[in-house]
Amino acid sequence: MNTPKRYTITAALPYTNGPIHIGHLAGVYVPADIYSRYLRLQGHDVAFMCGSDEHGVPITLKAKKEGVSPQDIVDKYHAIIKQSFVDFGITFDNYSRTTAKIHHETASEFFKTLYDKGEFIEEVTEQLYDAEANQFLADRFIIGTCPKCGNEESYGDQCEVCGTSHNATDLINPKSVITGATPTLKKTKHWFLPLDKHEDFLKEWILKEHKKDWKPNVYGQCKSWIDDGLRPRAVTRDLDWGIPVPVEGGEGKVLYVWFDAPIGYISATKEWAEREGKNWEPYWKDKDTKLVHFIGKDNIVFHCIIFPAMLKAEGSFILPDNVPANEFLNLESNKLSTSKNWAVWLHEYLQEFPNQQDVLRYALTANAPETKDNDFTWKDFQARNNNELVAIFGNFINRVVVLTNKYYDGIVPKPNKFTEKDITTLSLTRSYPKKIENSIERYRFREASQELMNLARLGNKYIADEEPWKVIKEDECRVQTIMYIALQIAGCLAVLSEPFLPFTSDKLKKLLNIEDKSMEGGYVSDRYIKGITWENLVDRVVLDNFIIPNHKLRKAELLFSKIEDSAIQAQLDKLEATKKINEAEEKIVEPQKDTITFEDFTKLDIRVGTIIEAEKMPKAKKLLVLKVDTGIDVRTIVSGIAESFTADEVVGKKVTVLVNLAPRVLRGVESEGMILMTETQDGKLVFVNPSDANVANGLHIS
Ligand code: B3M
Ligand code: ZN
Repeated sequence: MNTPKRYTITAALPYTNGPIHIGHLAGVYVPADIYSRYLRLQGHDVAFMCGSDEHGVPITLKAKKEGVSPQDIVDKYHAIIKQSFVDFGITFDNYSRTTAKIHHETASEFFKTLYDKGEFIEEVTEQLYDAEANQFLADRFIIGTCPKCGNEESYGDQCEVCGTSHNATDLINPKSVITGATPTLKKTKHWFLPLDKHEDFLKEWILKEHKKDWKPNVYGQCKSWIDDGLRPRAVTRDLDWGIPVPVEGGEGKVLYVWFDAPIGYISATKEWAEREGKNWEPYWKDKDTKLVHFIGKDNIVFHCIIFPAMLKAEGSFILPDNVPANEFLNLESNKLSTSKNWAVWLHEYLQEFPNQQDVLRYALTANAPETKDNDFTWKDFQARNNNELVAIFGNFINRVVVLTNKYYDGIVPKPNKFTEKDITTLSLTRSYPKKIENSIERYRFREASQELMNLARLGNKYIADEEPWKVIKEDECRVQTIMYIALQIAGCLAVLSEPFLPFTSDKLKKLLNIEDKSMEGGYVSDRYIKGITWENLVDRVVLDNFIIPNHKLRKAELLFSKIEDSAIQAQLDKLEATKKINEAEEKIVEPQKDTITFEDFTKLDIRVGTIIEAEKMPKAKKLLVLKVDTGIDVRTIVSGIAESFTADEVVGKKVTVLVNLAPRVLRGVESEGMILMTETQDGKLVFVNPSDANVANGLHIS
């Protein structure tokens, strides 16, 4: 028997600036829910916590855009998001919100504790300021080029391309999101968390202790962050939406959203404990509690470096045991995007596929972006449903229930002599709880979902091979045994599918008449489903004590139904229409710039050149380092074309080069000139080039 343990499971708090889509579900909430449901079935004490992240610039921006107050925005989306979680069977023990009083109190208190302990540095520094809008530009109020990877649309606090978290003043070419203006610098006082002070502890704790058990993508990001050297990070902001800085000199300032948001996990636990008459503290302070954060990869540094440093500085909290972050999910080969409406919104999905939550849960789990970014396609979704859920799982259950009703009026038959195949099938069946458990314990939910399907496959094949519908004509005794064995598999599927397919599991338990509720009366004996856990399930199957003879099933009902091509086509058409709208918006041609004189033009020295060598700039997504024969010399040019071309592709290409551009150092390499490019509608770069290979290098373009 497993010793019951205490678990605190958290799922990233979604920003309440829009509804949630399949990317959120696949990356965070479905895996977190599978894990929590599984732990509960194992008999553990689980606190599964989440809530709405209602502070921060994304909310303020959305409010500005819609001409309403931030509170209006968070109220609206908190309700929509919360409902989506209920609809998809995400079993949070509490879904709170960071505008709740208890959260404001908890976060303020946390800040004050660190302040009193002298854990902050208080400093007046120059921060980016938009003089036109008359406000400081923090976080998402600012975009610019990421100093690490060259992404030109990095936010002030974080680059979504490379995942780096930085200070707004680190951005190259910063621009105000509010007015488009280039910001100026203005002095202001803030409190900084000196991450450098925690470097030794973080090195020891992550790089040594968790080298083996954290996912490579998570460990890798942490290592690169630590290797780059940790610096103090401002944890306050000059904004008016957020939790007021609760110390002297903090007037008009609020806590940085990433300071308060993770504390939201703690406040959610407190709120829940209060409601349930429990003590919240062991869930956060008892060293035997296992704390696990489910997040997407863009949240890694906050959960693995900054929040642990905060918890450590506070002193009385436990640290996460694991942070199984997922990579990103794309949709039909393109990045999911709220602003471009490139998404499958959960509330819309349910209108179009009513009661088919499990199909989406399954498709997203079977194709989860666990180790790399993955693509959601409607074709795959249809195939997962039609070829797996319908053809294997559903078909097997339907045969079992229909035939038991047909042959035995729904009463489980008594088995006769087992054949060798029966014994093997039963023993294989018994191996599944452990198999699925092994995958889940290692956070491999994809693999776990496939093991579940393999169990259904085993049942489906068993019944197809044994052909009870034929055997019934000559050997009724044999059919009793076949049906009995098939029913044991069906029973196991009912229990083991619960974390993955909770709605189906409920339906199936109902069909098999083993749901908890039926305990209250009727034919189900006390020994039945009551108290069934993951572990004793095996014991019961071993002891032939699960779906026992004489137990009566209910009438058959289909668990899944086929999804037709037309339904899939409708979804693809919808995306195609979105694409057209986006393209039309992008086609707005930039206005002509101010006229220049001929003299201005002649200042540009543009030549024909040939790329003779090319290599990728390490750790930079966009950059290639080129050697270009300009006819004058062979020189190095760093070009941001790596997302459109591989190094091999460009070697030998004739190109047009602006040769007298002042040299510039990019990631430590001096670039002497610029290759002229243009960008197509779909964002691909193409060379502005003299295509004739005979054109000599060094010729003027005029
Ligand atoms: N709201 C970021 C996001 O939604 C942020 C997560 C907070 S978790 C403490 O991607
Ligand atoms: Zn970056």
